[in-house]
Amino acid sequence: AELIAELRRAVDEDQLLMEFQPIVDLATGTVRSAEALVRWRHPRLGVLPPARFLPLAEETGLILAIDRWVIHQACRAAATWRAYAPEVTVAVNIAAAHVRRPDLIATVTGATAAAGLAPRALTLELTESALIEGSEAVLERLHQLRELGVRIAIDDFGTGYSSLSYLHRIPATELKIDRSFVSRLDAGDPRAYATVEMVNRLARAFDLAVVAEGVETGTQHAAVAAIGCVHGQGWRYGRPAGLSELLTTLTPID
Ligand code: G
Ligand code: G
Ligand code: MN
Ligand code: NA
Repeated sequence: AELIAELRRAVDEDQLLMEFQPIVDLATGTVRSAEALVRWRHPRLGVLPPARFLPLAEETGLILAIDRWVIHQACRAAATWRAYAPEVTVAVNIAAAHVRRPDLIATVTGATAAAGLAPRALTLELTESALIEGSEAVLERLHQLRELGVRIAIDDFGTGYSSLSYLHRIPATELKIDRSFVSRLDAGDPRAYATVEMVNRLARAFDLAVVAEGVETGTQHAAVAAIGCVHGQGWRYGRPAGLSELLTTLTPID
């Protein structure tokens, strides 16, 4: 209960902070995008990872305020780095509760406009579970976002309740292959290999971009590259870090 009051204050008192993790082109290593990941600098407990406070935020509805803050910060940060590297986009995670709200559109258009960021430079990451509960209104909202140019990624693909039928209905632009499959590539697990291969092939058939998540080792990198995944994310390419650290990894315009 105390943590709830503290979390409420955290949003108002600027205790949240953003980290960014690069998403790279597997062939060249060039940074293509960065995923925004929120942390809480707690006055007594130190920097808390999302797992320590997002479940509480979801129970209490504070997640909406947190996600709004994150969208605004992420758009501002992306506008900054695009002055150096104009092709690099930003991705933010959106809670299921947020996807169900009509004002998601206003939040997104408000944040991109305030930052002077083109909506096509923003990707919203939604989990399968957030989408599967999707009503017609949710689908309509996703289509509206796409019309604005916003990109839509299906996060942790393969771990949720993966009904293939919704791939036909959701206007996604990319799939993120969950790291549980990628991590098993090291052991030469033929099933993990087949899973990543299948998701990659599925994505191509649907004209979706693919991100292999959680690439930690050279073996995993070689495997996802050999399979033909175009993009990768993981400690092998860069850990989540502050904006200034991300800036040092970007290739500036000539
Ligand atoms: O940062 P970390 O590596 O611990 O992230 C754990 C999870 O927390 C991520 O997989 C992501 O789904 C979730 N997460 C991180 N940042 C945000 C955020 O700003 N909003 C929402 N809704 N989820 C987030
Ligand atoms: O939104 P999503 O659940 O995909 O968030 C990505 C999460 O995965 C974050 O918590 C991030 O810190 C974590 N992560 C990113 N790269 C790696 C990696 O290479 N290995 C592991 N174990 N976790 C990673
Ligand atoms: Mn994500
Ligand atoms: Na993910």
